[in-house]
Amino acid sequence: MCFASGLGATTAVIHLLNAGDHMISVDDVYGGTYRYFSKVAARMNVETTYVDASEPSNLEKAIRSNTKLVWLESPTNPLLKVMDIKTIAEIVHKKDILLAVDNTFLTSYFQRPLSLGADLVIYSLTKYMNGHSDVIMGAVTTSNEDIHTRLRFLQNALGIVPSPFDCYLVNRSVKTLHIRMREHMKNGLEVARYLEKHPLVEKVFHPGLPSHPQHGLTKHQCYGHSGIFSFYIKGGLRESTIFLKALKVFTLAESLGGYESLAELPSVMTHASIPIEEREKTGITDSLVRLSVGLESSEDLVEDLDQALKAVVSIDVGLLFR
Ligand code: P1T
Repeated sequence: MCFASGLGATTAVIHLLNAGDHMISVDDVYGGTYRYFSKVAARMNVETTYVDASEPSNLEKAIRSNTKLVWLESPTNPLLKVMDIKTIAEIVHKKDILLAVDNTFLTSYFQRPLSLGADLVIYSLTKYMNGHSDVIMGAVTTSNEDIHTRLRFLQNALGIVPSPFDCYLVNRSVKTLHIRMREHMKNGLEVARYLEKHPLVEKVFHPGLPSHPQHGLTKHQCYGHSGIFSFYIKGGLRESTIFLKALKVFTLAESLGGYESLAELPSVMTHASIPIEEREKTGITDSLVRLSVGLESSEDLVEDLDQALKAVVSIDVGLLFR
């Protein structure tokens, strides 16, 4: 079922719940999803507990008698934590709890949460599925007839439907999804490998790199990775700002998954609606830069990052030795 936006799809799923129900969400989610859970669903008396579900026992401990939904992103936005979807599905299905997985980062080309036991899969089609940065749209897939009927009702009753023209554009785009995703993966990995070796880069979060804590799980659970990942630049807001301003091929912007490369600072952009105490707990600091690697030549992209990192060094040479 398609919706007016990714957040529209999220809205419909949360409307499956009743006032007084409890849900558990992974602690690292898109800022707009967090805002919806904490500022809208909470007012409707649907309480959310946030846990680091990359360790499934954390999630199991948070289950209450009124828990009705578990919400995962895998990999998460923006820290790319990977969840063991199959193990979590087994845990929640021992109780009467639904498992929803936001699969925006990988798309159905690289990950199939329904086959791993999820009840609902959420997409911001705005991102890779459409891939041309000219549509805002969302989708929910399910293999459960009862959920399907209830969501169809909500889609109509809430009025969060997409426009026919946007549906036309997404239908056009999915025809090239497999080619785009393979290219995003190739470019993303090349850029990530370059950054991992750079002395001004503290740490790279990319599930396709052996340095990622859930690299093994990723290889087992997914068929590949897209062009989205993040990294810590050495220094703080000053250094990340100089870096982002110096970029020429990457555009400084929110969103992701389009043909063009984007860079952003989650702490002041996509995840600014998360309170600073929560962001500090998960690691969304002012040094965390998120990249959406597009379909340009990877040499141009690496060259661009290289010159932007040089701009940071030319201002603070001492950073290289920290
Ligand atoms: O933008 P919209 O179509 O409403 O989708 C919301 C959404 C849902 N799920 C995930 C994982 C997302 O990343 C998003 C939107 N994210 C951005 C705009 C962003 O820059 O992270």
